[in-house]
Amino acid sequence: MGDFTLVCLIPFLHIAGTMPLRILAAADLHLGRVSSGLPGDALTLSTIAAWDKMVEWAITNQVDAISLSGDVVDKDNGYYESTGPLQRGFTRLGEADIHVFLVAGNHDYRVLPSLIGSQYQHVHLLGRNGTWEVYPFTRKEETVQFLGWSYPSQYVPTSPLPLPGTMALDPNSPVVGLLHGDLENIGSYYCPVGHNELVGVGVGTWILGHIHMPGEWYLPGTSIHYPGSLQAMSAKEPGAHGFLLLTFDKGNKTVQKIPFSTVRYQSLDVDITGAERQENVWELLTKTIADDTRGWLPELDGVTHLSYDLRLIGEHPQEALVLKWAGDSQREMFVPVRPGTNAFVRSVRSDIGPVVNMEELARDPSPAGALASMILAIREKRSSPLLRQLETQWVTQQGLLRTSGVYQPLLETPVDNSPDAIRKNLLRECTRLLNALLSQVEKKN
Ligand SMILES: [Mn+2]
Repeated sequence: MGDFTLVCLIPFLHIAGTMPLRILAAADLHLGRVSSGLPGDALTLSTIAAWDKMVEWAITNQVDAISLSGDVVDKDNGYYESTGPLQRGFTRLGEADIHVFLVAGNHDYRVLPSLIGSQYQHVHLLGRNGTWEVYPFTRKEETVQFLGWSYPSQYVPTSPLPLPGTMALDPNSPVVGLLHGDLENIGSYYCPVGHNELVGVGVGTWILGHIHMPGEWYLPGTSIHYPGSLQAMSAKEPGAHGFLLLTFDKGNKTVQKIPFSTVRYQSLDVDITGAERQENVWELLTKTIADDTRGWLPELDGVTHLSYDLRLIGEHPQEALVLKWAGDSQREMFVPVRPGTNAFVRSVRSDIGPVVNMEELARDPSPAGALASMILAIREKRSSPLLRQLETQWVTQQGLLRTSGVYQPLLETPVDNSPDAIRKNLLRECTRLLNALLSQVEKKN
């Protein structure tokens, strides 16, 4: 009889032993904010609605824990309206036996400790007062050690690493490090840390907050992740937004991205060359948007609002008129992308060039000729001595702006200094200058 019981138990033990431990990892909820620049029902586009929906997802999908890497509550909008929803969510998660591990960031360093206090057994605010804290969490025969550090004040100009020598991490079970920090941004007031500081300290997985764009780095023995803001909140946060699902299963770790935001911001170039009437321009806008979305339709699950910032390019003799025609789409155009998802135009700007023979103009030894040859070089992805000089100056000037102490507290989002972004900016400035020059010449004539 004893043997029989044992035999019956073996399959269950086996199942229990292979059940992975699953963690929903999110950051930068900024409860209290609403995705900006969008038409329609603001309530479905709020970060509080995203939090409610995420709690629901965690319960339905039976995760074991949720981690939040700071800026859960928004400093400017969140204190009053988010207290209720946050506590309601914590209570529901507690009833489902889901634990919450979180650290405070620059927005909620003050409000989180008082909001959480000690009333919840299952909610763990780690690293109060700027000290490192570890919490071993065991489920389904798996143990994960949550490590965290919380902002003690609004500005943190120095790195909180290395970990203190007294920090006792068990090398036999994985460590998930939670930190609200500014990766590779020396001089930042928001907890600057380097990749090298996060490697080789016994933490296999870092889940960072603060940067709203998702990002990940796989380094020897360590992976570093920014889940990014749960809900895309402005056009400065383009692309898919959501959370990560971490799975720990007998020494194996997987990290999966789950798109979750109801809003997605995109930017797009539309070539209007040859468009003669408003209908032509609108047809081009609709078609370019539809073509653009085709590549990532599967990522649009749950996205209700697809917001586009359009840049008109190409050549046209009547730039102002075309810009006005396209601009009308901001209020009136909705492009149905798939059931439940509509695209619309949030903004339109113009880099339309004049109708000139660029090749011919580029040979002209005048300022207009120099601009034309630069525009050609950028369009054809070539380089030139003048272009290289301007690219270097662009980076230097941006750097001066960023390191100037006066601007520091304002610069929370990093400037895009990729070669592509620099060239886009230079193309815009060159085209604008050339347009101005050529219109002066026309007036003189
Ligand atoms: Mn932050």
